Amino acid sequence: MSDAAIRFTHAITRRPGASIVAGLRAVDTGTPDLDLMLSHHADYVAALRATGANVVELDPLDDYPDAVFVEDTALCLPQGAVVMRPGAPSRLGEAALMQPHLAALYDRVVRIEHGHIEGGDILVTGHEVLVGRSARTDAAGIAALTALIAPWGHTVREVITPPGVLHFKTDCALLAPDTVLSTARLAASGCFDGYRVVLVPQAEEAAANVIRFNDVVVMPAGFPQTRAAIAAAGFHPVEIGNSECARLDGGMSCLSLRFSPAAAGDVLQRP
Ligand code: CIR
Repeated sequence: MSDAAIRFTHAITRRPGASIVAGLRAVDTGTPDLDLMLSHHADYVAALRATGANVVELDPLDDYPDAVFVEDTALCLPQGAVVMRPGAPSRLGEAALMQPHLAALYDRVVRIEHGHIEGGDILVTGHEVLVGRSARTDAAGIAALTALIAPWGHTVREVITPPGVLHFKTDCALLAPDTVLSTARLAASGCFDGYRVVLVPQAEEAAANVIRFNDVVVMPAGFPQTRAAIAAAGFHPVEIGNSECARLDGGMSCLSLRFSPAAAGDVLQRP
């Protein structure tokens, strides 16, 4: 089973800008504090860099209030990058703006041309790509992704994002190639049958969105039972403040694209 889904040489992040106060949210819990979000964001970037990764920090995009959530704009695989087609109309333009940054690091960048799909609905594990159908990701988008990455050797399995949940990965994360962290409500769907599942303790569902990044698991601060569950399962949690992104339904995975682009030449030898 491949480690490509947990070990990364690179990440891309984008600093939040003043327009973040207009970011999308399901429920209004108050205006995000930009200064506090910037401080959390700097801690997040530092945590990724501490693992040895090269983190490219992009400037804010004031025309796109949700642009800090870069994960939704692309799927980064070892063989190439796929530019997404976000289902939120206000976010559609963000994806095209990510393309040149991916092209600077990858030989192969392709684009979803039909339907809608956001990176937050995609979980790459050690042997497959799970995509949750959601309010943002539809059948046409999943079909387009399947067709683009099948020649790269990836199998897509469609699953369901629970009703009322923004993205599939709002409720789960990969901890190891064959191990996921999941809410009980998502695991109950059976989508992780065959995987080792670490359940998020009840009342801490907001902590399900973490990232395994090299030797650490970056998780939101303030969820002691989830932290303990991750540590008990043999992983190394690192806590980052997420109070302001949480007001916009964002979490640890949303804040970065994580990848190890194949070296030029290597890509040409792959199917
Ligand atoms: C949105 O609704 O699009 C943003 N406010 C939050 C996006 C979170 N992204 C993610 O879970 N990958």
